[in-house]
Amino acid sequence: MDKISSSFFIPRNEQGYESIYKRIRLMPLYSFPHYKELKPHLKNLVPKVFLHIDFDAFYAQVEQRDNPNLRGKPVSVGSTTGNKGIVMTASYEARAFGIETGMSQWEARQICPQLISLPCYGPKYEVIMINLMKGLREFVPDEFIEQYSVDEYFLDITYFVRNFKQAEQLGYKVKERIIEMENLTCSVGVSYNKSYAKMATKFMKPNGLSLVTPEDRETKIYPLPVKKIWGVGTRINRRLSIMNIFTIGDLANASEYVLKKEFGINGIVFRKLARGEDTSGIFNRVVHEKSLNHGHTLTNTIYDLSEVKNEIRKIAEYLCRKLRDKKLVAGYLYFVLRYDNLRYASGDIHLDHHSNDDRILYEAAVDVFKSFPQPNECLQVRMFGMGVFSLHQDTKDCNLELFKNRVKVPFYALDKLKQKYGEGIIRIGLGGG
Ligand code: TTP
Ligand code: CA
Repeated sequence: MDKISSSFFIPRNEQGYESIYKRIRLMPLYSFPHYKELKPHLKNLVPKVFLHIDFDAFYAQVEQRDNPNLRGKPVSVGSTTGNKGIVMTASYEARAFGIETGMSQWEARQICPQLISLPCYGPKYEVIMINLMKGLREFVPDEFIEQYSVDEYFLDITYFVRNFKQAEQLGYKVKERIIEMENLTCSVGVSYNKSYAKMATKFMKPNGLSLVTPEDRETKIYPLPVKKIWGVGTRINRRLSIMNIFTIGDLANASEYVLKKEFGINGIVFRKLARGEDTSGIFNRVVHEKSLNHGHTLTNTIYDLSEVKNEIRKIAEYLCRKLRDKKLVAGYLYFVLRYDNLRYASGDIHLDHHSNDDRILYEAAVDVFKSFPQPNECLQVRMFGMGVFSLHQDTKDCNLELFKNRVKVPFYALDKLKQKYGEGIIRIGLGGG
């Protein structure tokens, strides 16, 4: 899979390699602590504690984990097609040579001829994140977790710790659990607001943990360059330097009036972020849900077709139930398998209609599966993952009319039964056995 996965990158046609690829999720709007959310009058009444988790050299670390020959070596992940290829990320060994994200492969090879350039394998990284969500839910419930980007999470741990000491301990436990689950290291930032937690993560990279308490503000945050503030890009940074604002401390102490005049409402937001007055919480995924994922790894590998289909069916049923639980329908499905030889196969499919019908999703996933190398005794399957996207509100209580030629199934009513009497109470035939 020697191509840049479109779900990870947005190509841009501007000059200079730094701007060729812009991160899709640099600053999701919903995550930006909007002025309205800052609720200044509440800020002292509701002290909060957040963990920010960020994997170290994510794609490169995954490749090093999966191939021991790559460990301790300069490795980059990106597009490897000719000289125009771009470095998406580089292992810390490669960074020591000066290799950075956004550099062309050609330039990277000039400064480090022994660099091992690998292609990006999007599905593999996505599956890790699917699994990881499960691990994080062991610490806090779903509504306290925000996946901020491909390898970053915020956890609101306010109600699960009594003080910063405990918050730090929880951070270490999360790190340990991630190593146990995925054998990957991450860095963690702990603070009383999301912006500071995100900055703290960078203090001790790789594999570190840093804490910023309100007392640390002046010593740990204020000396940092102002571009570390969420949303301050090159252009705003330039305008701030003209105003003699270079550090976060300068911004925090600048006049609100002047900032508002220069940047409008954003000026006030930047100043509040600098001062640690970001009161935004965890982005509520129930309202803005973009996708739902589910995956599982088997204890014993399988290759029998009916067994494989049975596993696909289980995931489809589970996801459909989740969709119905949130009164959503999906328009697009993504399916991934991992074989016992650690190779992956993945594909996606648009559904004919938006749906949360177990049968529709199951059949769509089986269609995708048919395009994969089929399992056999020498190619057994270990892991299954499925994601649904293009989510819309389900306006019908029961999606019967869409499937005129099908037996009508009152899925919503069945879900209630299952909730009451357990999963095994009833199972509908999905066909295609
Ligand atoms: P980052 O978290 O920015 O970087 P990283 O995890 O590689 O390194 P760090 O230790 O500094 O956190 O990005 C996470 C992954 O996202 C990265 O491995 C590759 C990918 N990525 C993009 O797809 N586009 C980009 O522009 C960047 C910077 C990263
Ligand atoms: Ca990272």
